[in-house]
Amino acid sequence: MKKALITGINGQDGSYLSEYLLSIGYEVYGMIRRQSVSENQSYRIQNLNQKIKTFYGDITDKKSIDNILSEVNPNEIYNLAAMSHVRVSFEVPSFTINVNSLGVLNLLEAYKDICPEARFYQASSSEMFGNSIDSDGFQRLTTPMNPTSPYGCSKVLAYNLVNHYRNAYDLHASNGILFNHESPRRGTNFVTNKVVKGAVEIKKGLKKNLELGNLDSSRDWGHSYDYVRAMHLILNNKQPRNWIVATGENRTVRELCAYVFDRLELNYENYIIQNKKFIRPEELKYLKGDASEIKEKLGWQPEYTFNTMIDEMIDLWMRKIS
Ligand code: NAP
Ligand code: F7E
Repeated sequence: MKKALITGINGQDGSYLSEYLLSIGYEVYGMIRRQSVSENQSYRIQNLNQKIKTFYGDITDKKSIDNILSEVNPNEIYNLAAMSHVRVSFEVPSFTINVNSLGVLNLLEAYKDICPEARFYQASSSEMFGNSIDSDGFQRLTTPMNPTSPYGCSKVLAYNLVNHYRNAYDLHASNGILFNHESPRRGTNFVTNKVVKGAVEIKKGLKKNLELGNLDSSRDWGHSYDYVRAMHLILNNKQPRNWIVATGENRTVRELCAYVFDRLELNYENYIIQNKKFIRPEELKYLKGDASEIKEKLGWQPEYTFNTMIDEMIDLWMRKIS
């Protein structure tokens, strides 16, 4: 039985990845941070509590990583832990770099020294490209990285550290550069789930309008369930290397709003208010990823479309909010 250790196990992707790895016969271990309200840290994984084993730890605390790696001796390490909110990263830039870059350095050091035979996955991000776009309108592995946020900068450093440790110490360490991916488990301060929840509240008469920031930026939105399957394929490829995971389609935030409100038989133009609070000091305007390599070489295919994903989110909020 293979053993997987997931940092960020109680996050959106960590919960889907745990379910997927359990379903294909893995033993699953995870690192969680202590939170003052313990219910908050486990609501996404509470149905898995009997099946997974979790340890308190923090990727900024090297000692905690050493202890967990020594105890578990994993075959696969998935580093999903991060301060993952781009706008918030402008407010806590040092914290973001500390967790998302130095935390990864801590993990790589511990991995190299304690279990170098394991395979390592780093949750890299399309936010690393910033506003670089190839002439055909896509981002790919060769697109220059010009990040436009502390979050993007932190992920570029982590990405380079993973490449360096792979080359210098002959480790099976890979970066998955994942474009935006969502689900009903997405935090409600990310735009997809914020729009869906807000529109359902308006539909049910609980709210009069929804405040958003930039409606003109475009994102390539896939489903977390599909993207965690890509993470597993990446680690199970013989050669460690970097990959792009994306749908290859993008939409503006305005188009997202139009789709969601339309499904609820509402006109978004009557309800959306722009609030400067949600505009970022520098905006990343356009993301669309070229995932042809992972499709051709590893056979990855998403099961969800944009519409089926958003419909699933709408159905959940319609049931949840009375
Ligand atoms: P998420 O829901 O915000 O989950 C992040 C997880 O990291 C949470 O479990 C969080 O724990 C944990 N964490 C934060 N700081 C930590 C620390 N210092 N030590 C240990 N754990 C820590 O994010 P996600 O959407 O699942 O994304 C997973 C990873 O993929 C992240 O690294 C993110 O940056 C990256 N990524 C995401 C996307 C996307 O669109 N979702 C795209 C590209 C890359 P708490 O609950 O205690 O905060
Ligand atoms: O914003 C615009 C906002 O916060 C998407 C993270 O998972 O994906 C995610 O980062 C777009 C941006 O995601 C609001 O300006 C408008 O253009 O949902 P988001 P993100 O910043 O793209 C990348 C790939 C990651 O790696 C990150 O971890 O929507 N937008 N109005 C808004 N965004 C938010 N959050 N709230 C608004 O009110």
